[in-house]
Amino acid sequence: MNRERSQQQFQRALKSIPGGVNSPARAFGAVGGEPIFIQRGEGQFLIDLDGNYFLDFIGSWGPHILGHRHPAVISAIDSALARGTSFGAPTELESELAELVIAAVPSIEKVRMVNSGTEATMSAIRVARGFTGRDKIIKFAGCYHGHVDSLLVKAGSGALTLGVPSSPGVPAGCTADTIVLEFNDPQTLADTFAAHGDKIAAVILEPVVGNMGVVIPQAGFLETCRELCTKHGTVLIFDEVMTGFRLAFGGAQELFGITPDMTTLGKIIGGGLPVGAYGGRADIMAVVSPSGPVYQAGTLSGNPLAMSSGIATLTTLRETKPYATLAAKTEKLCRGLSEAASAVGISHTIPHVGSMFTLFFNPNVVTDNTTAGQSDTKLFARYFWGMIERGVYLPCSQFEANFVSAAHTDGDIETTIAAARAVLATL
Ligand code: KE4
Repeated sequence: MNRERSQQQFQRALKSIPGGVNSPARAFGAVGGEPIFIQRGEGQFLIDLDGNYFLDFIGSWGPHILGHRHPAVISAIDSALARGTSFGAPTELESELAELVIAAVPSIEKVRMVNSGTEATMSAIRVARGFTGRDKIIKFAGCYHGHVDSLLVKAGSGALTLGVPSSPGVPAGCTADTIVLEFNDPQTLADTFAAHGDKIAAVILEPVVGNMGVVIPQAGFLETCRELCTKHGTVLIFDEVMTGFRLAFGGAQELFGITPDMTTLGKIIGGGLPVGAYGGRADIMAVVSPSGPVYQAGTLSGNPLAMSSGIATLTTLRETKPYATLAAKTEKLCRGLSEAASAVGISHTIPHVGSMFTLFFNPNVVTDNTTAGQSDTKLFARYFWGMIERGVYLPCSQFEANFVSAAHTDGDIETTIAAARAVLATL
């Protein structure tokens, strides 16, 4: 496969951008080789600078549940563009998107738009601390909540992939109040609450983890988080930046029937433009400036282009209800990938929920960061490049989620299974 123009552009980018990328998650560090530069996206496809077509299973790391350049989304952005890009003053579009989010996610009574998932989680933690007057927070190893200092501890996604789950540059003071536990370990969570309960402002977690690869909560774990937070007056924050509007229109909390106190969102609610959001109970959100004393602000928060993109995306999801079809396509794909791996004796597990899945090169069910770390990342790297050569673009890390979009056809699923069968047989 000719990738000359990508290689040229990567050498150019290295001269002016750290690592040649604006996010390390896309640096191909864990799989070796150089990142592929994209010319455009179309439906289920990415097309690179050399004209190579790829079936896209990252969808910009989650936003493109409808596929690239969905007509309704592009039309909405075009219309907004005709009126300007940003005003630094409120528009009705912000209320429209907020109302769509609140109607879809009953636990959210008030919501604030920001510009990224990181801003959303950073702000939610500050609000939880301001609301409770407490400092300590609990997160789980391998969960990734963006690159906010207090949560960049044993983080997943690119931090885990590149072996820096706890980054230099974060002063000890920023993480002194961050307690890191193992996901799916309710006993240790209960013991921690027994020891510190009245000092814990918030528990934050990905209700279905995407950033260790897909890790599914075991029976009772989310319920235990909910019960302990209720008992101790701790704010339960579901970080649904990835799972929100992905696993169901109401997110993982709809799927699992657990009601958090706050929710963070991103990705899909921007439809590919920069949007994050945090929201929750009205009494908690009442502390947010200017209605309350907890300060949070943003020049481009709620900007009309991103709002229009998000409104079109959520409206299309509400009207087309693609979730059952997405789950069926994903189930078929995962079954085919698993059969292909088994056929050549490759130990694997392939957890999947809705349209999120991960093929773990790991004989054991991945339940937490420790078991995720036992995966064969070298074998994954060879699988990744084999699939690239066959026109299938997967997340460039064993510790990421793959995403099926509404644009992927049954034929695409068959093509992907056939490609995997060929690649896995060579490993
Ligand atoms: P952003 O700041 O990247 O918009 O969102 C941070 C974030 C927060 N919470 C969850 C559950 C997330 O998955 C993310 C970001 N996800 C990664 C992919 N696993 C973004 C990819 C990247 O960093 O380039």
